[in-house]
Amino acid sequence: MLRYVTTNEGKVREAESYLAEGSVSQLDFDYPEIQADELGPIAAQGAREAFRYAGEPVLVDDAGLFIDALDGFPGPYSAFVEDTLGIERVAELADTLSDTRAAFRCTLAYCDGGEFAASPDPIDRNDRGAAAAAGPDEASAIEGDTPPDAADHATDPVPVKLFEGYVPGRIVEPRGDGGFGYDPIFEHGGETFAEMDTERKNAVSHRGRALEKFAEWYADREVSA
Ligand code: ITT
Repeated sequence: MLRYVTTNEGKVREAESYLAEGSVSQLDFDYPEIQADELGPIAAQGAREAFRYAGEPVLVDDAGLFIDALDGFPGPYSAFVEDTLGIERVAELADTLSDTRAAFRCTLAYCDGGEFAASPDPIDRNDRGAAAAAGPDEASAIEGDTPPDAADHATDPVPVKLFEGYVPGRIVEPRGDGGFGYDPIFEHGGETFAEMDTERKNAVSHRGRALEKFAEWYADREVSA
């Protein structure tokens, strides 16, 4: 059974349409989030922690809102900003900017304790370092693309595979009562995500795009497992 690791039921609702009924269940596990500028390393480390905790295949979902004119803020700090400032204040702040463009990003990190063929995309950049540490076959697939922080992860070779999704939009005054989190202030194609039902949000959203990639890859992994 695949465990979808999140404390957020809104995410689980969205994920359910991509994964066969009965094949996934929520793991309400609040993994310790490392400090990082990008979602990938946070999700990857979370997946390793969650796998150690659950001992079953896990999928961690880390997402955030990136406002262009604020150099991507709040990005990886989106949960903290939602809890402290609140989404209305974020909308007010964006209203003072001449450019209100923003994007949602979602990174899914999968770990089942097994190996994956290293591939340039999607794979956790940190895992390229781990793959290099694991042996020459894996290392050959990474062709010197080892990140500066690879050494930190070389002792932690549990492979993690990443799947990323992105959706552009802009920040507006809150509208709509569906969805969760920043959905009421994120407009895409003339509607906020909170004005869309789950199916319509999934069709365009960061999470929908990442889940689509994951589901396709996972179907093959399940078959070959
Ligand atoms: P978990 O870490 O337990 O999964 P979380 O809600 O804290 O739950 P994230 O750290 O990924 O999840 O989310 C960062 C913030 O972005 C948080 O405030 C979410 O409410 C918000 N968020 C994530 N996905 C979103 C989406 O699809 N629509 C609106 N807001 C979203």
